Amino acid sequence: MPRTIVAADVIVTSPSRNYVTLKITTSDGVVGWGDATVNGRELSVASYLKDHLAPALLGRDADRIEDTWNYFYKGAYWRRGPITMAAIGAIDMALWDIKGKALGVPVYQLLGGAVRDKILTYTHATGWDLPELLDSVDERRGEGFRAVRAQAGVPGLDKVYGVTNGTASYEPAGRGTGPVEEGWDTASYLRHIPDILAGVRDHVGPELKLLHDAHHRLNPTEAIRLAKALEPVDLFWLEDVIPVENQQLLREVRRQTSIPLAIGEVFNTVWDCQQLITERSLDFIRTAIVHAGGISHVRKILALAEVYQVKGAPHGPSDVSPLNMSASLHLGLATTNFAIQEFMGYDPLVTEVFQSSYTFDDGYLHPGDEPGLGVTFDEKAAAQFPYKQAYLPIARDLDGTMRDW
Ligand code: GCO
Ligand code: MG
Repeated sequence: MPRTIVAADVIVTSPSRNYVTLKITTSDGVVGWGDATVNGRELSVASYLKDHLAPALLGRDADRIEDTWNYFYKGAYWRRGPITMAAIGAIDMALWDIKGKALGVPVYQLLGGAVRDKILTYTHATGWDLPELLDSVDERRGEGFRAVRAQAGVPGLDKVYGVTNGTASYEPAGRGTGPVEEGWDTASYLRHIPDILAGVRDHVGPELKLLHDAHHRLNPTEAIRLAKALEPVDLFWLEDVIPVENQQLLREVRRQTSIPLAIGEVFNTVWDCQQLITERSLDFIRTAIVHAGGISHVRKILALAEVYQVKGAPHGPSDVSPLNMSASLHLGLATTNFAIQEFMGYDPLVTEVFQSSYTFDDGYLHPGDEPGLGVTFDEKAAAQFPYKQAYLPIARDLDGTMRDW
């Protein structure tokens, strides 16, 4: 008897920030959960799922994960893009969760079993100036992290990507009726950041893995200058140096520096990654499970990457839910070319709604051995936190011109 899908419900909740969660229920009473969050565009994915995909899910065989993926991908004339792919990603995650629960095994076992004992993770350190940043890095080291992304303020600006003013933890999206405006000054950033990162390296010594995110702000010439200036710092990677709508531009940056390059957190399909991987213009591919169609599709991206000695290093900010985090860890445990998982951590309210079985120990994560993805979604707790409008910031140059955020 096939296990058919009898309900597909979408829940939007805001325990400190917005999350979109898909709940799929089967005829034999198995419940699977998937993350469908797209930061700042939450209600669009919720509607796409509720209004268009959920009705077509009813009556389908829950065990046919790959076929269901293709049904929604190939079966949609208007395909790709973050909203569509996050909706398919949530369905895919929920179906893997169901299969694991129905068979009584963690998802990583279904993916071929563990290829490593634990997954290296990196977190964020942020400080307006070097002393503040060093305090933040030390705090992260104190928590056990072995890899830290370091972001600092830029002289002449008062709000910058990745940096908090004061002690609050960094959260990119701001609640409110419109985006916060940040400033940007490439010349000041390029003058300042090499010394800051060199200061961090001096302070921590050679062991700690250091990362930095340029968040799509540079052109290829500026990116090469930055990379060359940062070579003595021995970065684990330099992330998103340029916007990559025009992917061939990254090729030149890759050729001019030995710093590993990471990119792709905004990509949604293997076709977005194909050129960069096959030209080997990058070292780490960053697609998140939810934003690139779920476990089934990111597995294919990583399989292509493996052929070109590119490693997986998925996006893991607070704006993907613990369900995505768990899915990423299951895939990571079972994938040889999976290098590291970003783990920004969550507000305590988030962990009231999403109770996860993954564990953090000494700088490494493990998905745990609960059947399925190992995350319980508490619907009652979620109901206490209704959706609140929120936006990612925008950035403008000193003269007011819009720039990539
Ligand atoms: C990262 C990212 C995030 C994104 C955010 C957008 O490397 O973690 O760049 O900080 O900006 O997740 O929603
Ligand atoms: Mg990033």
